Amino acid sequence: MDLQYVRGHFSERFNGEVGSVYASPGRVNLIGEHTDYNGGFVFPGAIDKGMVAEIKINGTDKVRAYSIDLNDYAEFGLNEEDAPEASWARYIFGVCREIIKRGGKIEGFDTAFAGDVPLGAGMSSSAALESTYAYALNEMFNCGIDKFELAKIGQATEHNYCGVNCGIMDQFASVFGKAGSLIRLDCRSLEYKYYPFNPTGYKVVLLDSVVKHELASSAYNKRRHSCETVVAAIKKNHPEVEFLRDCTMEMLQAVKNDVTEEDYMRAEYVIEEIQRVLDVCDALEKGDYETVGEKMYGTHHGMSKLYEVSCEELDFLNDCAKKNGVTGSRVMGGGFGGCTINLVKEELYDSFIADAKESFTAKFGRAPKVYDVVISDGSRKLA
Ligand code: GAF
Repeated sequence: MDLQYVRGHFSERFNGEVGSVYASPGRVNLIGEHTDYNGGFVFPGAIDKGMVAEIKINGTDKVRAYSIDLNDYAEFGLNEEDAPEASWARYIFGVCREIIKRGGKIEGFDTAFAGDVPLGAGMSSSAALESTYAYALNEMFNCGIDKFELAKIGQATEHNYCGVNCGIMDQFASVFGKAGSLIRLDCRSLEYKYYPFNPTGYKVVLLDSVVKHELASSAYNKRRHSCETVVAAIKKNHPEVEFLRDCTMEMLQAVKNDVTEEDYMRAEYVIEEIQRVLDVCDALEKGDYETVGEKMYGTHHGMSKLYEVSCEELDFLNDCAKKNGVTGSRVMGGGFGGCTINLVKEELYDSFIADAKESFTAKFGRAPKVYDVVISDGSRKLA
């Protein structure tokens, strides 16, 4: 994302003013999907695509915000309780409100922002936006909020102003990202460890089905609700249990007749998926990419058949990967559309991409988009 591009638009919109510029990335996730809100593990990394915002204090108690990409403008008062109508502006509003709730003293500002995270592709454009403003406002107004809390501010924005009961993965990856490393995050304790990720001889590539991933749709919240229902049932026998993370397959089997078949399948997927993250971390430490890939296919199967968050296009891309001898492939992010993430041997890359484009186009009448993954740094000040 070009700094000068944002500077140019900011200056044009706000009478030649110059502000500070901050950026935060989107993310990929190697494995560990729908495990974050279950207190489990995830394994994301920040990417080289994100949001860039220029911000200047304006001496009022109003925020004047301009979305360059949408050519849309919004204004709101910092003491207003009602969120603005435009969904993009709610993210900025939510971040401001959450900072104020935590005692941060912020003032009005002018801002313009733009991004290059493909929208609706499951790469967390919304977390990138939240993290950009949380990080920037904290620094500009000396709020003294630590990075963990900045990630939680983004998450709370989703919960309280955007209607998505998401976990912490996306905001954490955006704030804590480190070039060349994935982050193994324990979403219960927020303990994390960087894993240098440079799979020699392999490439990581995203294939975007361009099916719109409706994260805000009730389907995501419904999955979370299923998990909580199962935890409540298990809790009757095991009061110590707080999340599915704390549950074994035996505990789940013991409540089979007390929960719906659907909720049972959801929980089964999550318990297996949490274990897969740990298995992949072990395999990576040994350079065993075959196991990494096998687990990725396991995740796809679970997300498709048990958690039911895949779709025809993503299943097709997954089958296409298998057919082309790709080491690992799976739907990435919340699901309901978006991308597959693929771990592919360098010598198979060209033929895989060519076949995916050709066969997908033959079936769905349009080509998938292709993004090579570059693992990059998290939130930062650019200028
Ligand atoms: C979305 C959510 F925002 C994350 O918190 C996570 O649950 C993910 O879906 C699925 O792993 O990106």
